[in-house]
Amino acid sequence: MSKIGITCYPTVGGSGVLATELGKFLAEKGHEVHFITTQIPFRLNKIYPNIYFHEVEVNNYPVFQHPPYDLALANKMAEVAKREELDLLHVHYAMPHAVCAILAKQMCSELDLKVITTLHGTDITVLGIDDNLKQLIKFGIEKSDAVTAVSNSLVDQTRRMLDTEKDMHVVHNFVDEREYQHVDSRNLKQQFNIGEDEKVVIHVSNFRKVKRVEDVVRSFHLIQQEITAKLVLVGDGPEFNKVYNLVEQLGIEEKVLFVGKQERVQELLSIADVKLLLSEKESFGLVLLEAMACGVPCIGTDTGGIPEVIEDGVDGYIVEVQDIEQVKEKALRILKDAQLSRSFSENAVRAVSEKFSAEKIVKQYEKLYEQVLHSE
Ligand code: GMT
Repeated sequence: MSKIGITCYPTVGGSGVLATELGKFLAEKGHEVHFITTQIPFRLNKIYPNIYFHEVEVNNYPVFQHPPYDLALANKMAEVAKREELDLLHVHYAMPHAVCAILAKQMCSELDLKVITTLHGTDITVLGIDDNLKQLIKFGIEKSDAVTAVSNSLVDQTRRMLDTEKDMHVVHNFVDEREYQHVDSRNLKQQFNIGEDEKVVIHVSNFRKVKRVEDVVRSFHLIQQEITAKLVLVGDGPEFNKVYNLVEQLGIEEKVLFVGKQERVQELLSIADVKLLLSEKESFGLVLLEAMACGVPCIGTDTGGIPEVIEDGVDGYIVEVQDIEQVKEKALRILKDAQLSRSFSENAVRAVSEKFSAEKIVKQYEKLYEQVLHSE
């Protein structure tokens, strides 16, 4: 059993969710897990034996123009690694976590501390094109003892954007099927004033520009002209007001429910008939897995890792980015054909358990840890 330090962004976001769930599963399997983060990760919502939390405190002294998060993190990583005799640091998100981990490793040269970096997407697709950060991200990746990425697409993109030959392992994201499964939440339909036979289209995101939530609304506008339906929008973020205004402009306020950030998304997913993720960039789309585990057929765009998650025509559909006519057409196929919908739903649940189960994916990480720990 290993002693593992995990660093991630602990607030809401796919990378933080994945890192926390991984830590929980590793602890269940007997590893000792030390979260080294600025806050208790939000999914770490109860006491788990062999999970420890070490808070990174970032003090803002008047001499600093910017609080030095990265240096405080590196210092905390080194301090925890030495005291707890960690075997490895597994950092999620290259920037700045990989670089901090390399610095921490150098600070505790008496240990044979290994560094594993998992790339999640925006660390490469957004920050990787920033010339102020590019060389540092490349350094963090190349100096890591092992690098994983959440999709094949992200590996290709990283190679291209950073011009690196570094070996990168694809370890897809996973979902905890004990948490994400269909639950009987029909009462929610009543509470939200959704008719029993009314169809439910759902979208879950952080409302960032890349998610193209306006396309979701425009597609729904077309869908509801042909079928009685409601759109449930889960989440909040920078594009919220624009999306809200568009809903008003299209005159569909009565049919769109903005439910904000939610903890028990599986209850909302369980009343949904189709899920839309129409992003222009998406290295994986963890929210798709969560929906699929609850038996919801998904429609996603042909971008990044989405086609590695949705099998087109088997458990959902893949459409071109921006093509709202295609979204309408594919969504109506699912919404109007009960047999097709049932078969997509069953295939989605099966795909999750065959390809993206926690059991399967956590083993891949453990295998990688073993390889790294036994390498020179
Ligand atoms: O999608 C976001 O805005 C959040 C971001 C993150 O860093 O948490 O998500 C990224 O990592 C997730 C977990 O691996 C992936 O499922 C998301 O696809 C990825 N987001 C993007 O690539 C835009």
